[in-house]
Amino acid sequence: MIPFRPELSDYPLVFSDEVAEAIASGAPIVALESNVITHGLPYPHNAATARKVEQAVRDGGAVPATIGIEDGSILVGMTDEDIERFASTPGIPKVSSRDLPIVLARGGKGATTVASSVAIAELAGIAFFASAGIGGVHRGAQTTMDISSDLIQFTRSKVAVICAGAKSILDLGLTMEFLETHCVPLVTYGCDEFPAFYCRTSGIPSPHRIDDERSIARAVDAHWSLGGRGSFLIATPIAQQDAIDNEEVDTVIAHATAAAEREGVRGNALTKYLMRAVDQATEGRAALANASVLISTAALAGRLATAHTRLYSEDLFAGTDPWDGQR
Ligand code: PSU
Ligand code: MN
Repeated sequence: MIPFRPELSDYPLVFSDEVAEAIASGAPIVALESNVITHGLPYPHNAATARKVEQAVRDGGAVPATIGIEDGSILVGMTDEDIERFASTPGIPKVSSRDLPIVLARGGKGATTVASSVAIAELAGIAFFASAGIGGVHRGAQTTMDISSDLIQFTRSKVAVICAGAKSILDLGLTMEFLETHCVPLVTYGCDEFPAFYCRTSGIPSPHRIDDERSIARAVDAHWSLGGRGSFLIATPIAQQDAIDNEEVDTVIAHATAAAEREGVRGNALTKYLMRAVDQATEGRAALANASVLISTAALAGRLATAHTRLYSEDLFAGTDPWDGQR
């Protein structure tokens, strides 16, 4: 492990050699969460999928940086052995943004959600992050107030987040309203509607569709150049052949939501409970769909991070670099 960026030495960041080298050379990097490894899929499918996700980022021209917590440190970039250890160790707790300082102080392992991974990516200077599905406003949030910390973190961290939309276990309409109210830019890639994770459509129109990587990279850059403080969301739909029928998903989720209510499942246990219930009801097709979107969002993120890095070497700042000749 190479200790990198001494100005960040207050943060217990431990970079993998590969990620440290990528940061030093300005190579494109895509951060990835570990909660999907520990809580999303069963072993050994989780380890195999995590490796395919890393490969998809590489195929897009970028370096993957899977994030997790271990022994009071934040891992930024996991080796194959790290991934195997996280995937096969039972009981690693889910760590969202607010849990992060406590788990770090206490020691032990932690699996980072979208929210905490995005916060860490920003600390590490990584501009792109990929995850299959973001958290959002839960159904019934009008009374439960269950709104994922993922959304709040998007208002705080300057990271571009690539996802396949959000699952219809959530209230997608309210999730979109939240993002609009909080000025979080959102574009869709390859679809006219906000995608719904297992399904290519949700009935909710996309505010902006852009189908080429370079234009999206420019929009991301413009957001931050204009002083935007938060994240930039890019949503792309599941591949047609892996998608599940909308009606089937709606029925299954309605049953799962009712069961969760009866059993009193709430708080940070709800998302995993609902995902498992949907997997069981679809006899594993949902888990396959989950793996499919993890890989496809990582592939797009790799290409976008690469396109973003290229902006700086191409025309955007050509001849206008204020540091020209001073470095
Ligand atoms: N949505 C998914 N798959 C997931 C999650 C959400 O489709 O694995 C996980 C992610 O780690 C996300 C977290 O950040 O759940 C959100 O949990 P909550 O709803 O408790 O904020
Ligand atoms: Mn919640």
